[in-house]
Amino acid sequence: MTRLFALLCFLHLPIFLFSQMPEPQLPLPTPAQLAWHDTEFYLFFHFGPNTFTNLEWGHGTEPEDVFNPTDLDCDQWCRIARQAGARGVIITAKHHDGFCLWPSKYSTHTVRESKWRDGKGDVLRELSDACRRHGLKFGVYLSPWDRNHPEYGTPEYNDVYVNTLTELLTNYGELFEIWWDGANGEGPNGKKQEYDFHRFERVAAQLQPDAVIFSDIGPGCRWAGNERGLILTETNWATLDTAGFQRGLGAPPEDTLNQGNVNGQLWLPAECDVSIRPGWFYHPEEDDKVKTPGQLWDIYLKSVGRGANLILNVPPDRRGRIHERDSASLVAFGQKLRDAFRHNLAEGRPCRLGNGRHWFDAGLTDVNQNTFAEFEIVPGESFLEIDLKKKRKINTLLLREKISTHGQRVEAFKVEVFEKGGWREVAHSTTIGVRKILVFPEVKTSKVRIAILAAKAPPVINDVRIYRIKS
Ligand code: FUL
Repeated sequence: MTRLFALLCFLHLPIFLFSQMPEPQLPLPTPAQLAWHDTEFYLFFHFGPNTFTNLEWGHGTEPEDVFNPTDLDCDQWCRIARQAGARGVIITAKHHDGFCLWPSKYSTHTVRESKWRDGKGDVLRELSDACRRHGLKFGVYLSPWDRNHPEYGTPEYNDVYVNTLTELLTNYGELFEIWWDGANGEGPNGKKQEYDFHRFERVAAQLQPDAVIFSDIGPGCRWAGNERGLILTETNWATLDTAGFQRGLGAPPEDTLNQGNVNGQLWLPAECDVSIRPGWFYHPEEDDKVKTPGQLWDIYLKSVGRGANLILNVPPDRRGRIHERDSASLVAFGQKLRDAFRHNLAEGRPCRLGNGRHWFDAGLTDVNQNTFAEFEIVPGESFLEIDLKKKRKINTLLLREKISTHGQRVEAFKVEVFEKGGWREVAHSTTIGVRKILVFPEVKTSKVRIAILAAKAPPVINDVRIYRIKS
C-alpha cells in the first residue's frame, strides 16, 4: 500500500486522504430535510371522537358532542414532551372519521359543532401556541381518507382537502412536518377517491416550504414499513426509488421501506411510528399496557440509533391530558436519554486517521460538526483511531456521515478496542448515514478504532462519540 496522503489539516477544515474512487453524484438532503433529521424524536397525539367512543377508526357519523374533553391542557402535553426529550409534536388535526379539531370553514363536522368550549374551541390553536411556549416544533396529520365529508369520492373532495390543508398551513405558524396516512378502509365496494397529491404537494411547498411531507413515498420522508417503530436490521439507506409506486396499497414492499434502496435516486429518509400503548387512540382498558422506559429505549436505539426519526404516539385521555401512566414512563425515558448521552468520553480526545504508518489528525471528536474526514478504504489498513488517554469502561459508539454535502456512503464497518496488547472486534455493522448508535458489551480500553469495510464512495465521517451507558 499506500496511497494515503494528507492534503489539508487545519482546524475546521476537512482532511482528505486521497482516494482512487470516483466522486459520484449522490442524492443529498434538502435544508428542510436536514432540519428534519435534527428533530430526531417527537410525539404523536391521536385525539378526537375516537378518544370518547373507544374506537380506533371512527365511522364519521359520531355526533360532534361526543368530543368533550373536560380539562384540555396542551401545556401539560408539551411539558411532558420536553421532559421525554422530544423536539416536536404532530397532532391528528383530522383522522379518518373526518372530525376537524379546528373550526374549519370547509366542514360541518368540527369542534365548532360540538358543545366543547361552547363551540369556540380550537385544539390546534391551543397546541400550536403551547408548542411555541415550550420550544417544540409543530406538525399536523390530515387524513386523506375521510368517512364524513359528503364530497369524499368525488373530484370536489380534492378542493376540500386543499382548502383544509391551506387553513392548517396558514393559521398555525411554522410547521415542520405534514403527515399523509396511506390507510383506507373503504373496501372493494366503498367510495373511491382519486387524490390529487401533486396539487397537495404544490400547495404545501408554496405555503410551508420548510415542512417535510411524510407518506409511504414522501416527498419529504418515508414510512418505515411497520408500526412498531423499528428499523429491523442494521441497514437503513436514506435513499429510495419511488417511480411506479403510490401511497397506500401501491406502496413499496415493507422491507424496502424499512431498509431503503442502496442506490435510490431520492433522499427519502425513514420515519418510524409507534404508539406507547397498543392502540393509537386512548382506551381506558389499556392503562396497564403502557410501554416501559426500557421498551422505549430499545425502540429509540432501533430507530433514531439506526438513522431514522422516531414519532412516538401518546394519546391524550378523555380529560384532554396525558395519562399519569404514560407520563411516568415518558419522564423516566427522557431521564435515561439525558443520562445516556451526557458524557461523551471521546470529546476532545485525539482522533487520527491512517494505517499504522501514516497518521493524520482527524479532529472528529470536537463538538464542532464542521470538521470531517474523508478517507480511502483499504480494508484492514485504514482506520479512525480514538485515543481515550486512559482505560475507560465503554459500551456505546455514535457515528455520523457528513450527509449534508456527501450523502450516505458507508456500507459496512467494524469497531475494535485495544486490549491486552492487541485489537479485538466488539461490533460489526452496515450503514451509518445521518447517525448510527451501536451498543456492545461493556469493555475497558484506552483506544478504539473504526474500520470502514465497504462504501459506495470515499466515506466521509464527521462525528465520533463514545459512551458508557448504564443499564
Ligand atoms: C394508520 C391509521 O389507520 C391509524 O389509525 C393511525 O393513524 C396510524 C398512525 O396510521 O395508517
